[in-house]
Amino acid sequence: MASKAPRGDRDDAGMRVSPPKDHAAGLPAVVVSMRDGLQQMGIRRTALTLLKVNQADGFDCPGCAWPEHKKRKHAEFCENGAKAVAEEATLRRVDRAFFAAHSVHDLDSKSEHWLGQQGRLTEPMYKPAGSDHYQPISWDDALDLVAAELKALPSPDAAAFYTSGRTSNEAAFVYQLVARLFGTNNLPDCSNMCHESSGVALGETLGIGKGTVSLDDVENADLILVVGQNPGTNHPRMLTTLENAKGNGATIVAVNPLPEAGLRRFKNPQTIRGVVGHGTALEDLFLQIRLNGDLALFQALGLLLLEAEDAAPGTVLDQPFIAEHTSGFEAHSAHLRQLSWDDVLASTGLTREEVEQLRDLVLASRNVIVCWAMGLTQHKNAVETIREVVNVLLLRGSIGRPGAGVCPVRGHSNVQGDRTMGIWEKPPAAFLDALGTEFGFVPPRKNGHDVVDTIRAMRDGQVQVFMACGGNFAAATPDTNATHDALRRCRLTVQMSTKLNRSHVVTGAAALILPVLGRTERDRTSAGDQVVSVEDSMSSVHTSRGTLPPASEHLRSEVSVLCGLGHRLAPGGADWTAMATDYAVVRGHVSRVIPGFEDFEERLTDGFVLPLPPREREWHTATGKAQFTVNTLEVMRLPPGRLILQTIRSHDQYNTTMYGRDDRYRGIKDGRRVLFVSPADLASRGLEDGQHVDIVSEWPDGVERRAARFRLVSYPTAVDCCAAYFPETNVLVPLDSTADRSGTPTSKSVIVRLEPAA
Ligand SMILES: Nc1nc2c(c(=O)[nH]1)N[C@H]1C(S)=C(S)[C@@H](COP(=O)(O)OP(=O)(O)OC[C@H]3O[C@@H](n4cnc5c(=O)[nH]c(N)nc54)[C@H](O)[C@@H]3O)O[C@H]1N2
Ligand SMILES: Nc1nc2c(c(=O)[nH]1)N[C@H]1C(S)=C(S)[C@@H](COP(=O)(O)OP(=O)(O)OC[C@H]3O[C@@H](n4cnc5c(=O)[nH]c(N)nc54)[C@H](O)[C@@H]3O)O[C@H]1N2
Ligand SMILES: [Mo]
Repeated sequence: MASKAPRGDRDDAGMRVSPPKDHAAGLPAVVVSMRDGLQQMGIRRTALTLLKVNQADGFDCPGCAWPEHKKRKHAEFCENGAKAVAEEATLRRVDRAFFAAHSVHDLDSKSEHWLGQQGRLTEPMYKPAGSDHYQPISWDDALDLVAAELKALPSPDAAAFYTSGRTSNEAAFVYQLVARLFGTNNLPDCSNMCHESSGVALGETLGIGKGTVSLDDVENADLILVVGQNPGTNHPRMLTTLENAKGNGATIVAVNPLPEAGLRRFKNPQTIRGVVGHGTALEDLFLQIRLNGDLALFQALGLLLLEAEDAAPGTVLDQPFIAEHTSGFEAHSAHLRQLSWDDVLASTGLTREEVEQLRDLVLASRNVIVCWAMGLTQHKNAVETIREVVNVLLLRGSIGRPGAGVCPVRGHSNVQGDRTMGIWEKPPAAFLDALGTEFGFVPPRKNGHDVVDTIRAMRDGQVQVFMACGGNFAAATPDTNATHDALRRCRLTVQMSTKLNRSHVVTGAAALILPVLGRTERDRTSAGDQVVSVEDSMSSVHTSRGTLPPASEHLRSEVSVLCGLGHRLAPGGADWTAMATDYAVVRGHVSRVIPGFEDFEERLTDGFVLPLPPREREWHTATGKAQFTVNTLEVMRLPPGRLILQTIRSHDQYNTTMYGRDDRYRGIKDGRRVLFVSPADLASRGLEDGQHVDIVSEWPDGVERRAARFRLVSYPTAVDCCAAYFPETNVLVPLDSTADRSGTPTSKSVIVRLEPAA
């Protein structure tokens, strides 16, 4: 299958490329936050809105899941948080005249950037089967239609209910209840493409698929490893935490194929020194690892620790901890002692001296924290890699004591909370039991489809109605052409959204757009102003309260839309009207179904941290202990001339939402179709910076996956590796290329060849 022509502003004629920056934030970041706000929101709204971000009486920043400090400063937001807010609080509107003027076909020729820039969706719209235009529809008719299509399905499993991680706890809880009362566990979510590998690995080894550290822990760690993560762009407020940690004496190591600006030097825009001074150099050691080399790195580090213990028994490993709290140590160490350094060096691209430098830093530190994001989770061996991170920490007893532990840094601001609320295609039996008891029904027990399985099921005609609470399924998922064909085979696709995106124009035969309130907006029902709750990356639950007037009088809240659907599907199944009117009623149900939420309503005002048993050194694993694991190292060997492609975010995007077309820290202006390749790899292939190539991925299924016309940029990335932005490159990620056991698409290791562009 040949790839389609690139869409919309594929013409990067005006692109300018300059050398990458060696620092993040500072004055430019402050200016950019204000400029984006001003352009989209106007002066008064900008001030009103930005002052409410991450404040106790304001809304949770939709930008990322990094926690807020208990003592919040006035401006607990960052440049990219401000862009996220401006994107939602924009004054631009997409109304019925817009849809009358643009056919769906016409809209599908536009870029993701163009679609998003049109503004907020304002009223429910319906595209009947056979029509190429959306037309207005009333809320009642829209929900009747969804319910009728669902009821007409041959089985409840012929529907799938997708969630993106911005959904509040309250909406998520109601959504999964609707799906399960209807009779299916088909609840795929963005987490399947994101931190699923972390959840699986941590669940197996520590008994809970969440991080174990608090902000205080990070600020008081001796050594922090930031592995496979670009916080300068994706979690800018984390840089402030790292700066504080540094001030307290921490050593910071970055492990990454790319030298990312934020970790090199950070000019904190919230301090005078940061705005006008040189800022803080954050990283002490940069290990420029080959893509997918982290399993080998952590195994080599583990082996070096075992050998150091051999040389000075009783001084390196935390033997009492290992004896009392872990299981599997013998098998693990026997396995590590077989490790081949040739494999380690081939896999990591590092030198033995570099790995020894890391060992020395570990030996010099009592409390170690490892932070990671998509650089670890989106590979075939992602679960094994994260289990190996845990192995190293267990050797040193660095879990369950202050200043130490695992820190998977979540992306979407409530992705962790959605999972806690039961958005999960593989729900635990205890959760289903409690849900069934609370609402008096028998929930379905069969596991449902994750994201990749949902695409397969739509392709095979087994899933015929697809509904999404937020997100942009058509663009965020792998294997774009295959996914689009699959979506088009559905009878009906339904999107609850705030902004126009690809998923509104790549649809089933019939399609609905249900426009909803965003985080920033006031949510008023007959019972008064409602608040929702979210859970951050460190399991802290707190409120989010919108303050702006809604973008249109026709918008409804996610909770109200979902209760409306639940009422139509299972009228006696729950107290739908009460829940839609007063979200405290939803929280009452949550408090009886989900452990840790007892007295939810009372404790919500101040916020609270959910129980994290590993912090108390309690292990809810199969053995009742923290589990050492044995992981097989497979070196990713490249056929001659090939490269490993990773697909990443620019500084001006939020997943599939494009704020702009620059990637300031990497030196890219006004363009997105760029491919970063090391000077050595360019030279050995006879290629040059500035030349255009097609990227062709190789996968043994005979399908040609091609992304056309990318400008080569000579860039200091690791050898054998290259990088380009998603979603433009999702066409290259084969649907069947997923991480073992977590099913996450391998978006950070796609084997590609380059061909001169036509
Ligand atoms: N502004 C902004 N903020 C965001 C988002 C956004 O799009 N924009 N997205 C949100 C979401 S949903 C998420 S999940 C997070 C994502 O946050 P990140 O994971 O930081 O996002 P990516 O751009 O995917 O960057 C992956 C990083 O891992 C490195 N890497 C890739 N492969 C490897 C590897 O094999 N080994 C190692 N050691 N490193 C590797 C890359 O070079 C890059 O630095 O950010 C969240 N926050
Ligand atoms: N190749 C490649 N692919 C990837 C990744 C990668 O690194 N590489 N990363 C993956 C990751 S980590 C993730 S999390 C997924 C992201 O996948 P998604 O979460 O599905 O995608 P987003 O782009 O975050 O969704 C943006 C849309 O959400 C809607 N929206 C925004 N706010 C709200 C709201 O408050 N309510 C509702 N109902 N809708 C709202 C808007 O319409 C907006 O267009 O992408 C994955 N895809
Ligand atoms: Mo994510």
